[in-house]
Amino acid sequence: MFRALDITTSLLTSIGRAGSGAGIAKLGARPEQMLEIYEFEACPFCRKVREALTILDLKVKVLPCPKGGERYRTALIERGGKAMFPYLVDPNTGVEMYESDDIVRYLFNQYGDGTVPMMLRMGPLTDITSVLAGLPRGTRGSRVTPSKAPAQPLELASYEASPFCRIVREKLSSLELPYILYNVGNGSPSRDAFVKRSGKMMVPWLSDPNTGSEMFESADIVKYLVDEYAL
Ligand SMILES: N[C@@H](CCC(=O)N[C@@H](CS)C(=O)NCC(=O)O)C(=O)O
Repeated sequence: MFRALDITTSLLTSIGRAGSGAGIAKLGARPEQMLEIYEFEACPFCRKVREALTILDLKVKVLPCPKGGERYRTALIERGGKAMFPYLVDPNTGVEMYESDDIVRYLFNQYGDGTVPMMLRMGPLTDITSVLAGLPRGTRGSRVTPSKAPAQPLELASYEASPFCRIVREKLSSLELPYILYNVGNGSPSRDAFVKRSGKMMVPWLSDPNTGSEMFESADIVKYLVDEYAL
């Protein structure tokens, strides 16, 4: 029952954003080095950037900054000057920035064909739909849960609009677990490599290099993360 509600509310969030971040758009240059983002799952502005990352088929290192957390929040304040999320770091160009609209525009200019999809270029309406879409999920993924820090980032194959992937990202976010996010939305050219590695096309898929564990199934992944990392 609880699980059904969990999936339904997550699905409502995806519907609230009209499925933005389910598939890819026209891709441009590919980054040589991995992008990094400081964010947290429940933040409506961060959602816009994560949608762009799926649409552009970009791999990114996620540094979760839930409220009350210190693992990456402190680092961001030192780096950028304030605790505001999202914050993008692109080591390929040396660009680092706050402001979701600026980040989205930058990403489509740099790694797409310069065209920002409609759901991400409606200004205040984009923000409002992202806020409203998040309501069914309450504060999940926004507040810190004490955890052990992993030596190496975990790896997650996901795409933004998947209701099952969201449930896993929320847990990674509240536990402040850094992870490499492989976006494999519909039409993604990264899917072949992912299937070769994981055995089938299903997300979420978690790989934890710290323990050698690899698994599908959002409920199993959430249980694993809590058992392994929550204090
Ligand atoms: N205009 C900014 C707004 C960003 C913003 O207000 N982010 C909130 C989180 S949703 C924040 O950083 N709050 C401070 C905090 O969480 O400590 C943008 O679009 O990026």
